[in-house]
Amino acid sequence: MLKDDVIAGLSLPQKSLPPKYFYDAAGSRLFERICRLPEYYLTRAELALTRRHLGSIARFAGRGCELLEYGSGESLKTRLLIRALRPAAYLPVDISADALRAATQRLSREFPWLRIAPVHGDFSRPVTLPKSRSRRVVYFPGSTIGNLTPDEAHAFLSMTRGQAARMLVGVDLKKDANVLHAAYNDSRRVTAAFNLNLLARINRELGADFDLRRFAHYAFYNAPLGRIEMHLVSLARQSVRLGLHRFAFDAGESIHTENSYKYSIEEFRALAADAGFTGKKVWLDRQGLFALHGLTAKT
Ligand code: AVJ
Repeated sequence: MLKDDVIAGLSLPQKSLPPKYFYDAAGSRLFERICRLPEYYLTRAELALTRRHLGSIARFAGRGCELLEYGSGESLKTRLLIRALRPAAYLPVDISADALRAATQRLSREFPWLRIAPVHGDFSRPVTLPKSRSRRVVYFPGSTIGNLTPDEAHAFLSMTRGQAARMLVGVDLKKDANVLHAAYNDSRRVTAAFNLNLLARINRELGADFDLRRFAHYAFYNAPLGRIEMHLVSLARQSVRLGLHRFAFDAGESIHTENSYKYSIEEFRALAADAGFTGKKVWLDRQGLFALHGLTAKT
């Protein structure tokens, strides 16, 4: 599927690659470093708001529920939530089998009383879930929803509406474009390495011959569309081989690798309402950088 998606993406007029492929072992490590960067406020802000409002968040979810988490990853916030919430079961869904295994191991050691049912899957498609024994709550933190276009986010929310009557969604807020810019153009160039690792991965796994010195990380805030865009810009006219395929690049031509949408509270509530949810609660960090939305399915 990596191969098909790469060939399809590089054949488009605006070349593009799906951001889910950032997260191989090297990419996941780079992402964990991003989360600790001084400029990357998202992780810290969401962790702070989770600590600050933990009681109220846990009450909203309700004790004894089944917690279904999409894109679980490192799951620091999740551990706070599990401790406060004492769910009947925890169902992490992730595309990385390694990340899923590691998280399951760590959590079962930390919470021996917890039933954990890992689900290997990709949230851009409906996944098959084990039968529920009690009320399910979907947890989708980290502003991962920002990787989806508003149409895709609408489709995702409509899909989860059939899985749970309540949702907790972490969403990065719109803010000063300079703050956004810095978060995706860090001075240590970890984000650049994270972006370029996508090409390194394609070389490693598919035997392509991307010359990483001839591509540059480029990220900017597209204000009219309310999103950060990440690209890899070709620094020269060149062509890249992948098996029997050749892809030609003009100097300055880019591969679009990620969108990261930012929503005001009202914008996200309107999107959720279109997908059949009512925005019941919203929790913020002290600085108002990041929002956690508590949604309930409209009846
Ligand atoms: C994991 C999708 C929320 O969009 O901020 C971080 C990924 N990309 N730096 C984000 C990312 C560049 C991140 N998400």
